[in-house]
Amino acid sequence: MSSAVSIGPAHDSPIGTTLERHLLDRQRRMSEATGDFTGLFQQISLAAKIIGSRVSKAGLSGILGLTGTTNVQGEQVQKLDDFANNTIVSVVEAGGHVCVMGSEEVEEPIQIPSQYPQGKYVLQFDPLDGSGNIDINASIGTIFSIHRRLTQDGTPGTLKDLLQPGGDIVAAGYVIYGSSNMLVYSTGDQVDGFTYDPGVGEFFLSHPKIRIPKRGGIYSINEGNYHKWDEGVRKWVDWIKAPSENKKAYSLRYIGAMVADLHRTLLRGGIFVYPRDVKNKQGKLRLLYEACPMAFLVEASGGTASNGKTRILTIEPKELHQRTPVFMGSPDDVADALRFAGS
Ligand code: FDP
Repeated sequence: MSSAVSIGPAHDSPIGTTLERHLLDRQRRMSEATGDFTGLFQQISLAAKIIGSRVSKAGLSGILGLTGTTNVQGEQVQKLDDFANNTIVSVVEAGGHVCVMGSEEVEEPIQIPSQYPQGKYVLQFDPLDGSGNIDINASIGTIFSIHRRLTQDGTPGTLKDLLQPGGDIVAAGYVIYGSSNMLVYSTGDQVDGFTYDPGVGEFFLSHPKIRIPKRGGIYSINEGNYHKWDEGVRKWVDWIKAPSENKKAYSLRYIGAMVADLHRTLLRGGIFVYPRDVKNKQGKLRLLYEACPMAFLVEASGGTASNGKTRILTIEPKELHQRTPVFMGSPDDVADALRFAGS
């Protein structure tokens, strides 16, 4: 899906560039494009609008709070997580563009019901990332990635289609539900951000060709876990917050929703880290639908994404809900962190 040609309108449009127009421009520049990818993306954008609308009314419509059930990660599922998951599945399954889906909220691969066509793409998503923020009106988000299927066309997709490395992602993105809602996506060549205009009901291009600064001034990590980290991570945090002759002390910002912390990191630079610790020996964040899509975006914007040892995008997944440590952000900041904490 990636192309050397930069995507965008040929000339300024008086109404701005909608996400739909951006996608259609891309499709027209690719001779082999069938419209499948554009169709799938339009469904994701529809799901994002529905989820965003419900998120903004969450307090009013009585869907805040816990459902009382637990998800496959052993966390309590909140009603909005269920809503977001069900919305994506029901919008996408009938569209004929995907053959299987993987979701943080569902233990097994999500099959496409037999009455619908089995498409050529594979969708993985975290329907509502940062769910700890739901009840306090802080930013949350949806993360997604798209791969081409590996199994035979026309047949139901399988786990094999889902267990693909991030390096084979065709497109990835996130939606942040914050002071405004934004959809940020990449097909590998550039990263573009679209802000939702609720009056019009459309996402408009607001942040074209996002480039992460080479170095930032912010580190983002749950420092309450300090005593649980490996020594290298502790030494790096001691170093980064201490002023020295060569550098100022970095500021700490941690919202506790990966989408929100990485959105800031993409725009402002700096580093976001969730390392392994004594409780989360493989890290906490999920490889396939959190770390890989975000690593794809960070790299496409000029940044670095590592698990401490290797590029996240080169990890061969073994399980659908696999976890990984993450060190992501401005290339110089990640290089510094890996000097201390890389293993
Ligand atoms: P949450 O559990 O609230 O859904 O996906 C996991 C995640 O949020 C990330 O979005 C976030 O960066 C991280 O966990 C926060 O974890 P801690 O509370 O352990 O810092």
